[in-house]
Amino acid sequence: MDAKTEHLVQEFMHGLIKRNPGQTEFHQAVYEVAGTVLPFIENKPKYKDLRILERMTEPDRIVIFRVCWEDDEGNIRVNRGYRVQNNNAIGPYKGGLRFHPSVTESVLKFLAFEQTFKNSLTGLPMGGGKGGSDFNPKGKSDREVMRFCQAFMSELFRHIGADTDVPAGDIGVGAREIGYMFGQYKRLANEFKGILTGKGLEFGGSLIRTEATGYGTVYFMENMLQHAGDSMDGKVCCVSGSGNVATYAVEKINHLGGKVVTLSDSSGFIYDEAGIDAEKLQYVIDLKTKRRGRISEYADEFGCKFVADERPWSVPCHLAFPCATQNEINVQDAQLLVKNGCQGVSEGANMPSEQDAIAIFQDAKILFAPSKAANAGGVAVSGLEMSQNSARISWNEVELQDLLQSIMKSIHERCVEYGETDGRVDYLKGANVAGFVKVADAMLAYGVV
Ligand code: NDP
Ligand code: 2IT
Repeated sequence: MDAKTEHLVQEFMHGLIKRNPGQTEFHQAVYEVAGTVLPFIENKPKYKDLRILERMTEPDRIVIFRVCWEDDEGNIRVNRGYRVQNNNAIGPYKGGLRFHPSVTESVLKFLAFEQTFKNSLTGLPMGGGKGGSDFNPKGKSDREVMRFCQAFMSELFRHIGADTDVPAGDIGVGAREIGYMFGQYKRLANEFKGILTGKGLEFGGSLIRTEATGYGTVYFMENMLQHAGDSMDGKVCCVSGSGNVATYAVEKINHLGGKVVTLSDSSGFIYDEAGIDAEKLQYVIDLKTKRRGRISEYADEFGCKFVADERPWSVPCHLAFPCATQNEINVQDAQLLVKNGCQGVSEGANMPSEQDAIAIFQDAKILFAPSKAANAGGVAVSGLEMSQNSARISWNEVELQDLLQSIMKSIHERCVEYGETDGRVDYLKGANVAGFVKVADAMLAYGVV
């Protein structure tokens, strides 16, 4: 960042931090955008003077509510539920629900802000939102999860709608939780409408929605490599996480000729030098979605290394796919990755790299795809699920695969259009500016609102 940009960003952040004290994740996400969007709008009065970025960083509204439910022992439990409706300039609010003890207003504001840019990049008509709860599904019985989901939807239902706000899954919210929440919505509203995405195929879900985020993250990497005259073939890859995004990233890397040697969860990581093939991957999917076990069990099953309480970034690799959570790559991790010869990072998780870690990737001139571009495949197929629900039809797998691939390709092209200087692509700048322009132009059309 040059001195002039630094000054612009500091001035902008000063006001934002004052208005949102202590919300460090939200500050971080805005900082990442401000560093590229502020210089872009500096000589464009239509955006600058009309305070478009200031308006985009103030959510349209935030709903916070009590979620009260009963556990299997008859104890009354109280959690907090949220929905952050950030911006609906280009379509209904759209974005996932996260159930994790680390959920706070700050975390959901960062995610809803990011989602606004990401959804814009998909080219589909979706605004940005995010929600969730500090509820921890880990160790809960199916019935407890069901009762929590029903209680959560009993309040959320009055704030969402097929043309208003369409939530989906995220950390801790998968097919099981979406089923319970959709069932409760249907009961309360007496309507069968596409008010959630990621639904089961029997009740309005779309083919390949489950796979879309992981696949899309790998397609984005493939696009970056091709643009640089390279390919996925033979690349050794480190993937973190072992949930929805991570597992389908592994599947696509395998399809494209790469080899994945790590997976992780919040207890540590496994290192399988031989590679995680289709059979081992099926074991992980069953472990995580059916038995809800720990990744260390993989090491026992296949006789490989498990490293407790650490992240996988010390393992030498050509490509890294962080697919667990925010801030899972710090400066030391980034330095290690670069030192060990990593050539590219594609962010499957939302904001997995700390600010200074991104700077290390950029200084080392390795390929770096920010989450709002790299993981947009999930919400893109959610958008396609909404279209199918509105038209009351279902597209087949081939059509949807083609659409996902072409959407990821066009996001890559838009990043190149806005991020390329002197033959080098700054994907962070490209994604931020391209995502900004569409939302900003819609907001300008509405006047001062
Ligand atoms: P899942 O709940 O399916 O899996 C999350 C994985 O990340 C688990 O392996 C989990 O381990 C690990 N994890 C979560 N929190 C932490 C933590 N604090 N420290 C270490 N590991 C952690 O979620 P998803 O795969 O859906 O989401 C992963 C990431 O991808 C998130 O950042 C999400 O926002 C993002 N994303 C998801 C999309 C989707 O369609 N699902 C779309 C776009 C982005 P453990 O089980 O031990 O907690
Ligand atoms: O972060 C994300 O893009 C998601 N969790 C998916 C959102 C969606 O509406 O499918």
